[in-house]
Order: sequence, then structure tokens, then C-alpha cells
Amino acid sequence: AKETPPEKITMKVYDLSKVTREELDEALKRPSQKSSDAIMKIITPIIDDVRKNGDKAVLAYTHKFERATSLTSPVLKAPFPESLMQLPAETIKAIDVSFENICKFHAAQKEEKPLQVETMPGVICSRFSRPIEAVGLYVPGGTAVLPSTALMLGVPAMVAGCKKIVIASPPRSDGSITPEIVYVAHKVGAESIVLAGGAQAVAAMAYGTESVSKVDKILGPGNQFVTAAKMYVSNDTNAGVSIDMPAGPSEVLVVADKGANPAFVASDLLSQAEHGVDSQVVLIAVDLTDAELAAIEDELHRQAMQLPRVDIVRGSIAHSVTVRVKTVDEAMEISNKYAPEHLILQVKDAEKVVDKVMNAGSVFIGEWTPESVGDYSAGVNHSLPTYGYAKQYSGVNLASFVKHITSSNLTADGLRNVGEAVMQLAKVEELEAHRRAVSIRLEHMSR
Ligand code: HSO
Ligand code: ZN
Repeated sequence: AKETPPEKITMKVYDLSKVTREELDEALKRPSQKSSDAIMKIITPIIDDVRKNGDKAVLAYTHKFERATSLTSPVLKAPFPESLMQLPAETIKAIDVSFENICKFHAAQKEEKPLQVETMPGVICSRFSRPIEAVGLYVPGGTAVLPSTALMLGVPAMVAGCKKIVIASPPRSDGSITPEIVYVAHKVGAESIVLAGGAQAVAAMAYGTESVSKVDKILGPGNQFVTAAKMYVSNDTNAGVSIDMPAGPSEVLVVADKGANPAFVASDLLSQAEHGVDSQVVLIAVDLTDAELAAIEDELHRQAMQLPRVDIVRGSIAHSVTVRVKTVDEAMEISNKYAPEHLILQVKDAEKVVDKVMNAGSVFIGEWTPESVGDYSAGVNHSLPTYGYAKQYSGVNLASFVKHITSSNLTADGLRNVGEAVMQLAKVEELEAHRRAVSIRLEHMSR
């Protein structure tokens, strides 16, 4: 019997000159997320339980959700035994190379010296940074092991000088943690690994338990439960914890013109599509003929069929789109409105097009720069704003692990120079003690 050929894996095509703005907006909508009310109802009791019952509760959830029933402690403290990081030499080498590059790029983000400005003679304002003391880094489990995420969060935390680095990641059902993650934890000098995932891991780090250290900030991607839990704890003043940014499914937007190699374009689209069924990939085809677009579509199908994760790809490609435009300017207008997590420019003079990028998490320039180099090893961070949040958020960077403190330092002359303005505004606000804090000093000087 003849097998029916598999259904062609292909993206829906829109032509900018033939659709209305509304139709285009609708086509480029991110796949909708489950209602946050439903998620909140699930995570709130878990968070409460962990806050009240500490380790016991964390363990119980790990036994239940990860089926890791053999686990007797939710935490692995440093120093981590060598036996837990046995890895092939080529994996060690790959992690080491990536570690070095991420180190270099993030170390370069350090401010050399405090910023200092004399706003008026004798009025000196400064700004300096200090590391956040304790950080919690969430490394998702799920359909793929992600040691690269441990690197992307751990290395900048280490470079920033955070004293306590706690890594949380769901264990495998035998209770163990992937050796790659343990090796990265060891390299960045993590204090501990919390063997838990989901809302329970977030809660344990936000409030602390008998064995999990409480942290000041929680960073890292995760599913909707993790994201909702991060939102919840960051809103709880009793936790006193902040988060990096809201996280959603991963996405890429590729701008390709006639010169782009169809096989390269397809491979970039697929490397994002294989992350999860909820991932979204967008192709903006600049002035391509029907035949040129067909070449990309054929490549996409051909390469997809060879992927072990073809089923996931089918899911994500199902809600992914191609938009045909005439010019790079049109392409960039769409891209800036979409605000992609990753933007790949496979166009002529790609470097020049970067000037037109207004909203994007990270940009990959030219045909020799696939997104995967940034995902792993180039040195840039892969923890980036998704879901359109690239309009207002930066990806994880050195600044994510520090806070800025300002200082003012006035001489007597400085106070003479600025005092009038201060006293007048204090008067307007009817805050007499404020006014006097200046006048008392000015009088003292003239005595
Ligand atoms: N593209 C993902 C990061 C990743 N890729 C991890 C492979 N492993 C989100 O930026
Ligand atoms: Zn990726």
C-alpha cells in the first residue's frame, strides 16, 4: 500500500499590499496564553504551602510533579561532587568556550568608575553600582535540557559579583540533575542547586526554607506557572524580591531579501520553531518573486522533515506567518511593531539596517550569523524579552544583577548655590523642616 505523503509544513502567507492593517495585526498576534486567573488559582496554594511548610512542601511537589520520589532533600549545596558532573570532553570544551565568551561580553558591560557630574559649582552628583547580593536563577526543565540558560544567567551574576547564586531546576525522575547544569553551577560559583521546578521553586527562593536560601531577585525563563509565580512573589511585599521580566514563548523574526540563501533562512526559522509548539516564527520576505519564496518554503518543509522534533515544529509553524513586502523599510516597520525576541537580518548591507531597528531583544546580522550562535556561544545573552516586551524591556545583561546608587556631595559654596531653589520649593510644598535644613546651614555659614 502506498503511504500518503505527510502534509506540507508551511507558513501562512500574507501580502502587505493586499491586506488591511487589522488583518496583518491579527496574523501577527502571538498565540494566546492560558488565562492568568486559571493559572493564579493553581499556583497560589502552592506558594502558600511552600511559605508555610518550607522544605517539606517543596519536596512533596517535586515527588508529585517530577516523580522524583527518591529525593530526600530539595537542595544540593556546593561544593558539588565531581561524580555529578561527569561529561564528555567535547561537552566540557563547548561549555568552557561559551563561558569565556559570555564572560568577556558581560565583563565589558562593567562601568569602570562611578559617573560623576558637577551640576552647579560645588554640587557633585554621582552614581555607582553594587551587585545584588543573592540571586535565584531558574533553569527550566521540560522538553529540552538547557545548560545554556544556566550559563546565560549564571555568568553575568558571577561577573557582577553577586555573593550568593542559587540555581533552581527541576530534577529528573530519578532525582538527579543534568550533569551539564551541575558543571555550570560549579563554574559560576553557585552556592546551591534547588532541585525543584515550577511555582514551588520560585516560592522557595522568594521566601527561603530551612535549606533553600532566600534571594533578592529571581531571573530566568519558565512556563506559565513559573512566570505567574514570579509575578506573584514580586508583588508580595513580604517576600521583598524582584524579577527580571515577564516571559513568554520564544520567537524569531527573519527579514530576508533576494540575496538570502533559502536553506539558511529555513534553518533559522526552524531552530526557533523547534523550541515548543507555542513558539512563533515570522518571515518577512522583501521583494521576493513567487519562485524565490517557494524555494524557502520547500527548504522549510524538507529540513523540517529531517528534524527529531518535527512534531513540535508542526505545532509552531501552524501559527507562524510569512509577510511579503516590497522594501526593507516596510519590513522594519512590521518588525518594530512586532518587537521580536530575536531579529535576523539576511538582507543586503544588513549592518546598515540595524540603524532602523527600534524594538528587538537581540539582532543577528548577516548570512553568517544564525540565532543559535547567540543562543549558546557568541557571548550575547539569550534570556530576552518575548511577547512584544522588547518594546520596553532589555534582555538579561550585567545591569540585571546590579542596582545603581546615587550620591550627592556639596561644599559650602555648593549649598549657597543651590540653597535658594531648595528653600523655595520646600515653601511651595509647605514642608518647613525641609526649608530649614538648608536655612540653618546657610545661617551657620554667615555667622
Ligand atoms: N532560543 C532560546 C534560547 C535557547 N536556545 C536555549 C537553545 N537553548 C530563547 O532565546
Ligand atoms: Zn534557541
